[in-house]
Amino acid sequence: MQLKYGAQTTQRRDDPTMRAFRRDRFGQFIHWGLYALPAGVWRGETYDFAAEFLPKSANIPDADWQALAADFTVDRFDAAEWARTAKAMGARYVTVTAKHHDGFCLWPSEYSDTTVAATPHGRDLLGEIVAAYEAEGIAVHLYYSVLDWHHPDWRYRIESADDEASFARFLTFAQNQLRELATRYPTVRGFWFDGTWDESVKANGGWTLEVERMLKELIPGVLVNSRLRADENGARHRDSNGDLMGDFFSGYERRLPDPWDRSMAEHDWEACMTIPQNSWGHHASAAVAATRKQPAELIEQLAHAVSLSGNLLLNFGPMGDGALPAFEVEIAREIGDWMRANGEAIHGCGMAPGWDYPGWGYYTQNADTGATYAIVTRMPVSGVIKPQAPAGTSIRSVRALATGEEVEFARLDDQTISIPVPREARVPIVFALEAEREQAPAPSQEVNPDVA
Ligand code: H79
Repeated sequence: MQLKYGAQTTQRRDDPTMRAFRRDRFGQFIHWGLYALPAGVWRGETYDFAAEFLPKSANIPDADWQALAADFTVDRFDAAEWARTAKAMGARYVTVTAKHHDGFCLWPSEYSDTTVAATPHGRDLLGEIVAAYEAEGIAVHLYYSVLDWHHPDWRYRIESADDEASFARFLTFAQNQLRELATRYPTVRGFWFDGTWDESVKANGGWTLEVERMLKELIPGVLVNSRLRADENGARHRDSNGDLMGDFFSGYERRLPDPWDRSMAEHDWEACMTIPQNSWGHHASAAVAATRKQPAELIEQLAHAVSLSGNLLLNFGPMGDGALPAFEVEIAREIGDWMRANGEAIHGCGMAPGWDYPGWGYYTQNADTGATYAIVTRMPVSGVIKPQAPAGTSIRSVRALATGEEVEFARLDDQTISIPVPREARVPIVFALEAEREQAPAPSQEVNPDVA
């Protein structure tokens, strides 16, 4: 089907910006805005739904919500500290909420009356974040919600000529803001769109394409996620022919594809993940805190994404005063410790062709070096893992990535070996496997019968 607003190409991008994004594999998501101040609590009542949805959960009038800007004094905000934390965690890029659904802008937008300009300090917080992360060598992407609960011209659907006129003004407003962002922050590497699922946006596929084109004209090579895009039939992410719109698929939110779904490697993609079960903004509720994932689980999700040639964008919700919550600092430190020892199995890696999903964890491979990694996230009851190399190849050597030490293994057949895994492994242990395409020696007779 010939489409006007569908995918502009069926080729994957393979330019330096896209290759860098693909190599990075691990990004930090930042949700920071007015919602960080009440943190899910309004007039003494705690609302356990996502903190950034509090205006909806507690039915708060917009004027009361926007008045929070007076309290957004950010006394403990230090963008350099955030950037150092992200860097030490092993994140290679950051995606930061320039504007979330509530309409509040982290930059002094000339098109909006609810921005950092309405705070006591009037600082360009977004500009400080961009500069601080880039100073650490971390690429910056800007999150922008098209859905806007504050703007009077926002419509969920178009039901009248008035709606049509309002929404046309709204789209001009959003496009002006996006031009403003790309002009003020021309060093950013990507735009991450959200809030595009309503009928009103789906009826304006042409606008989504126009915005993508405008941003790429203003910032050559800039990345745009699939969530922005709709075609003329209202198909989102993928057009009516099934072709991916935008540069990478961004539909996996707080979930991951099936680990055996190898079709995922056919396009670029990124999943985004919260630490609690469901809140992107900082949440004060103990019930929300009780759902926090452990570092080992988050590392597992990162390995899972990379094993299918995807990226993981792990969310942080700084507090209203600008400080990172202590639990997030601790999680970042623990992931960072693991990444310093094992990041070689993540950065620059993707799916290991021919290595089938093993159940006890994930394989990743660095296409440049050919090195294959076995990331063990679920210890088998037997205490051993049995990596199986692709047909026609056999594993020659095994090294524990964290220590660099050679690991003894038993050969089960041409393709398959057995490796004992130390019981004390608390976080995912990684083995670097060297496989060669040649005839293996006859199977060893020294196989532990307990292991079959
Ligand atoms: O910014 C974070 C969340 O605040 C935001 N996206 C992440 C990155 C978010 N906004 N809304 N939601 C998440 C959940 C919304 C889900 C729904 Fe729908 C929108 C339910 C109905 C409309 C999308 C479209 C899911 C089902 C249909």
